[in-house]
Amino acid sequence: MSIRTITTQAFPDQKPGTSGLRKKVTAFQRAHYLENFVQSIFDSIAAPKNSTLVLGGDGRYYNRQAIQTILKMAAANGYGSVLVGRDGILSTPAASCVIRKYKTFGGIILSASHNPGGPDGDFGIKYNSSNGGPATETVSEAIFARSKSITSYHILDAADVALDTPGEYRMGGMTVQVIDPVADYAELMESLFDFAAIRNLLAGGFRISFDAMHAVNGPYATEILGRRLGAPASSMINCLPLEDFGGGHPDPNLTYAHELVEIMYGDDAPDFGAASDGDGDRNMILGRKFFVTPSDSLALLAANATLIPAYKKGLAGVARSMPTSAAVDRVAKELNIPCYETPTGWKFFGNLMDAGRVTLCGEESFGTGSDHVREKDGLWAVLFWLNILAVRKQPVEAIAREHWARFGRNVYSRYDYEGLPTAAAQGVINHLQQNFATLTGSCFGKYTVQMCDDFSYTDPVDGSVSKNQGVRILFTDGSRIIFRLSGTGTEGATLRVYLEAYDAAVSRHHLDAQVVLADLIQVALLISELTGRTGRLQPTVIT
Ligand code: VG1
Ligand code: CO
Repeated sequence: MSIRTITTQAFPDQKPGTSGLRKKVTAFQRAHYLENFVQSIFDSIAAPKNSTLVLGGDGRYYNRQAIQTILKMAAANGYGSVLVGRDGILSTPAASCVIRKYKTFGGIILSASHNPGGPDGDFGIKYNSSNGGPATETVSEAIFARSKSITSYHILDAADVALDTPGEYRMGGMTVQVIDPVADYAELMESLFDFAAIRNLLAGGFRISFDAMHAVNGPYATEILGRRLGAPASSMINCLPLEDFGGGHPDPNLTYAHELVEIMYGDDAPDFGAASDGDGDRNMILGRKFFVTPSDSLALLAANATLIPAYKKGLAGVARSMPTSAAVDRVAKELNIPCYETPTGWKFFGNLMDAGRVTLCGEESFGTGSDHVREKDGLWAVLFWLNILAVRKQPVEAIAREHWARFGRNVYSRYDYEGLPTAAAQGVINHLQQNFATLTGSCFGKYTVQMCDDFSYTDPVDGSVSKNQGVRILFTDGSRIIFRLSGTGTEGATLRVYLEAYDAAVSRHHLDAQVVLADLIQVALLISELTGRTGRLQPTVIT
């Protein structure tokens, strides 16, 4: 077996986005494309010889081929061993768990998360550091810089390793340890939550429905919800992972998780419904005929955290991404703990958690997590909810309404305009930026603009600055409109418009968010000139 050094040419477009490098499968299938990026990771992180790496992915199309290539490259680059999930599978939170548990140098996760899969779908790759979290902006920039100047990569001439049976295998001088992808993660979950209480809840007639969306969490849910907690098989749908997610969009929201939504809004609906995404890090929570917004879910978890064994001593602090509603801020204020506002993307939470400043974090985009790993964690959020429900013995809707009565309601919605021409989408952002001065102080019906800016974040731990993280239009009554371009899409541009209004009055808490936000939406369209500039009359997805 010999190490080959292959001459290559740099690709100009390997800049990691919000969560790693995401492209069409066909882009990754081009000669040297994957290899260039992997070598750029290895060159940038400069791991000491014989380091250990974790490797796994969400099982989407091209996962298997990519895993074999990366193993051979790791062997050629002097790694001592690679821990790889059986069949190349690891959910994103499980990969984070394994990196931390075995104290490895880092890990490579293959996923395009909620993006569709299959030969015509998307593929993705990202690097996580030794804390188990996504590479920081600084590391991501170093990888991108390297990818622009790379001229060769190293790969071992070796046969593929069979990944279907756990055990130790040799590849040149490197050990490939094929591990059960679920075991370590399941053990961690069992250490955080009161499994006995959840088991009792499920045995007592409380009915759930969990939708794995034909994605990576299927086996995790089968083991944890099914085998360890006793949920009947009929309560788990789409738990067989498929390379193309059954042709669906593995994004747990009211549009794409329609099968679950129909169950939860149908006759004789179960008490609790949940779904997770392609790589298992997102979650959607539903009660019977009731949707919990991700921003509210984060606030509710924070407010009820002391009911959970792992958090019974309280939270060090909380953090949310800037577009996420301020519902959790209100809880933090009452708990008298710090609340941090970070740019979009989980990579910004890592430093805060490592420094012990925050325990819970969340994003409006169906992501919630804690310092048990350094990724958002879909099943963890489901278990957190089930544990709360086991203790409080109230319906999901009642718990949410009680929360609103106590803290007020941050009414929230996000409008996504997908697949726009990049210039038109950027034009909307530029137009808003040019109008900050005129907008400030302007009145639109009952809304008066207090200030506008382009969100900038200074990491309180390492002092790094991240600019241009989204246009904020803040109103005097606490309402907000945020405009941001997505950093995870692979086709054209996706413009996200985030809308938030605060309402303390219980008498209005029954109103539909779209009704409450109707005026604010009109303001957003007016000031952004979105319709004229993009030609879109309606958003692609409303969450
Ligand atoms: C989206 C979400 C963001 C999330 C990111 C990765 O990014 O808005 O909150 O962290 O996806 O989630 P963007 O740039 O498209 O808005 V996942 O589940 O793809 O790892
Ligand atoms: Co995801």
